[in-house]
Amino acid sequence: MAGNEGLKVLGLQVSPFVLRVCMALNTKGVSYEYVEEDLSNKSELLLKSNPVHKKVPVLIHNGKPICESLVIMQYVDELFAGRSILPTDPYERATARFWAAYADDKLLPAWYGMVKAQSAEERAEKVEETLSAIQHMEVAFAKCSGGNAAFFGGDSIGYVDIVLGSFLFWFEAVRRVYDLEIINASNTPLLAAWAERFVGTVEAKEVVPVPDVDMAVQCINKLHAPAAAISSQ
Ligand SMILES: N[C@@H](CCC(=O)N[C@@H](CS)C(=O)NCC(=O)O)C(=O)O
Ligand SMILES: *[C@@H]1O[C@H](CO)[C@@H](O)[C@H](O)[C@H]1NC(C)=O
Ligand SMILES: *[C@@H]1O[C@H](CO)[C@@H](O)[C@H](O)[C@H]1NC(C)=O
Repeated sequence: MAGNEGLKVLGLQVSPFVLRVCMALNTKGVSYEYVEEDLSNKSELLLKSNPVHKKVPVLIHNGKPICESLVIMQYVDELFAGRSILPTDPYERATARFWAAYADDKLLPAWYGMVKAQSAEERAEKVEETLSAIQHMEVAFAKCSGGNAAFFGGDSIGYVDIVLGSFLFWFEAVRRVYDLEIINASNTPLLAAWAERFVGTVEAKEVVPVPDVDMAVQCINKLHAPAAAISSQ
């Protein structure tokens, strides 16, 4: 495909934000060079490409950097022909952007807050916030998909699918560490079935870097307050 010369992703294997950029590129069927960053020793290229946040992901297209995963996904969608990532209908586009922002602004801080909680009370509060946010997304899925589509995006994965789908390997890590299911068949039956379909898609399955649950578990164990100290309270 024309125009994809010099597509480079600066990333981190364990980052859901990086994963979504790579899955968006997969959706368009374009190939890219993936470069793993060491966040304790950021490369000159990363610092130069994202001087404001100094974070991954960065997409470098023909030498020009684009930052912030949601912005990059929209850039990729506009740049490449092929299946749309965002819906084409303006109202549906707005709705998809709303739910992507909700996932990042509410759902993510809730489960991340749970991981970083310093007391049992704080952890319980964040668990409740997480489960309440995922319920909203369950209802959103029912509405978005008209009750019978396979994905938020319809017959194939789109913007909200990729944004929420990028969290799934972290949800699995949360399940292993805390024995807490953020998505399951009894609490969120639609999302539980959706998640199974999502991880089975080529876009999600054949992605570089490969989402690594063990690595996410290690991250949680590094981040969280000693589990024993909290669970014994
Ligand atoms: N809102 C950003 C979040 C990106 C982000 O938090 N990246 C983390 C890795 S998961 C990072 O690069 N952190 C490096 C740092 O904070 O120094 C996006 O959507 O791209
Ligand atoms: C930091 O990264 C540079 C290359 O970008 C490398 O040469 C150097 O050895 C690294 N330093 C450490 C402490 O890992
Ligand atoms: C499903 O998840 C909810 C919330 O985490 C939990 O209360 C419930 O026990 C889980 N159900 C099953 C069958 O595991």
